[in-house]
Amino acid sequence: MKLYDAALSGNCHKVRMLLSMLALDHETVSVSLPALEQKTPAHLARNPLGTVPVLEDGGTAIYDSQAILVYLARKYGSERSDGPTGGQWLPTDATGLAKITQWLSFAANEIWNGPALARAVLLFKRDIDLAQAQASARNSFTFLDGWLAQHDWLALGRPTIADIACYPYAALAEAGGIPLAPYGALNAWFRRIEALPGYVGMPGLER
Ligand SMILES: N[C@@H](CCC(=O)N[C@@H](CS)C(=O)NCC(=O)O)C(=O)O
Repeated sequence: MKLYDAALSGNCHKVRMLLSMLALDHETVSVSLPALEQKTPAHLARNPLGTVPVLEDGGTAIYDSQAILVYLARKYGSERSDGPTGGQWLPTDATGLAKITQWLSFAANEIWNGPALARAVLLFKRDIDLAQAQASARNSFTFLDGWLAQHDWLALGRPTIADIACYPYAALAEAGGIPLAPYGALNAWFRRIEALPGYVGMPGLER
């Protein structure tokens, strides 16, 4: 397996985390975003959207971090609920799948458009409305903090790809000028994820 990766990307970090938690052998290929390597013909052949992460597995190339988490969990994740990381990462029943997908959408919408874009403005000088992204992040964190005050994990009462998908950009939010101290339950959830076997950090998340 080959992961086309950028070190500062939270989307890539989701994939790095699950590869590590599932102890999957892989090669990492660094793609320089400032040098626009993600827009080269070779990379566009893997991912016509010209972004990272991309996972190649045999003859298959998958892009989009949420899609890659689904692929890895279904293909390589344990189907048992007594595994070393607390169980299966992606269920097969309709309700369970829908509950996970709700959170994958939350990662791609609320988390991306809030804390991830606020960080992109401050770190990468993205031309986006910072105040709007920060306000949107605070709304999402108020909701998340309330949910996590009642639940240890985002879905199904155990760690799943829902947690992996939502974690990096939420935990990196202070780089977007969003203080995390007010959100006690959110911080406690970060610590639970960081205690999972196979957890790996990234720049800004050296725990
Ligand atoms: N929805 C996609 C978003 C991918 C994305 O925007 N990746 C960023 C890095 S975090 C990227 O490659 N940016 C470079 C560009 O858009 O040219 C995912 O979850 O993987």
